[in-house]
Amino acid sequence: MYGGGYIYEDSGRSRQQEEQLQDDPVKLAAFEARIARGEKIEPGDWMPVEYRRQLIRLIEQHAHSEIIGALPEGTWITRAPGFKRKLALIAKVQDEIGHGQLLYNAAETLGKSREAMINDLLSGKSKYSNVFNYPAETWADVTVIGFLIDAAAIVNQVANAKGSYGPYCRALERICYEESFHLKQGHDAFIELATGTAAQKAMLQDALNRWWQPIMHFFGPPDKVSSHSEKLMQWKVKMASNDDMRNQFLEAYVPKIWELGLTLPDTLLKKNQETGKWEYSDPDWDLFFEVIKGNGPCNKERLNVRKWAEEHGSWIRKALMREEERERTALPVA
Ligand code: BYC
Repeated sequence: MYGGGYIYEDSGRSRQQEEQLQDDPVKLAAFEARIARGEKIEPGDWMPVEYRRQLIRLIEQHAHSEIIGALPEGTWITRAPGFKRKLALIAKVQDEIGHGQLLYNAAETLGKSREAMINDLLSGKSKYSNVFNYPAETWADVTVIGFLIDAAAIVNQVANAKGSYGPYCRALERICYEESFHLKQGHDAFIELATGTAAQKAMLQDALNRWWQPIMHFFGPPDKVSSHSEKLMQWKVKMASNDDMRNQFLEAYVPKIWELGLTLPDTLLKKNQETGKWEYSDPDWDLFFEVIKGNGPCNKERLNVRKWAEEHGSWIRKALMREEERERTALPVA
């Protein structure tokens, strides 16, 4: 989609990166003025080393989240209730992998190769979203993922699609179109369970209770401890702070959950009518940091599946890379 104009090996710095090691203050001022004017930064443009580094980190984590995020739902394709739900889930899982591709392409334009990104995912060096380290125990879990996790992702992506780095913004725009269909299918399945039999509603309530805290974590730590927000917001990579995005999500979705007669496992959750902000119990942030460090309930399982896929797919990657082994079949002459 974007071409790989800036693919360098991890082992050595490119000439361009060397040149940028000492960020030139004049260039930095011009760069920041462009961002302030709302211009997009494109791969060939001058950018500070730190802007490049932060974007690689964030886009790469986002790409990993898409491909790891396909796993909890993927295991439900064969068990989804009925043909239509199966079809929708197959399409959704396929879309998530496609989003991963778009995002890896966008990160590659900044100079990190796809192989290096995958290696960092598999070695645990690079993170992915906390929410995908929890099990999808029942069909209601898949429903909560499809409705609320996709909703949370859309809040984040719609905002950041208006950011400063062209390839990331264009990828996010396309992802948001597809995610809005995911959200509709998730919402439809959610309503079906919420308005179904007592057993269906109880199953949904149970899933909601288990997923609520990870969803609150999804937007990242509170602003006062978020290490990257200040710089990323200054450079318009993040277009709203973690707390603001969490608040936007609560504003849009809590009423929808409550109007279906469901509850949320937080007795302090309410909208403060004076400030217009939502108030809630602080989720367990120690748990969050443990999960993103690799110690959540499913971290090992998720990475093992990816390692298996990497190992078992290596033959086809090798075959595609070796010119002499590419098979060419001439088209029949009409
Ligand atoms: N999970 O300074 P902070 C999807 C880390 S997939 C894990 O606030 P930042 C879907 C953070 O990396 C869509 N780690 O960070 C797919 C940092 O650690 P490092 C997923 C997290 O970057 C399939 C540290 O905590 N969306 O929708 O300014 C099926 C300090 O945090 C998380 C994205 O990936 C987390 N939740 O802001 C269904 C969006 N939060 O790197 C659905 C792209 C924080 O210093 N990412 N950390 O070691 C972002 O927008 C930002 O990275 C975040 C965090 C808002 C998440």
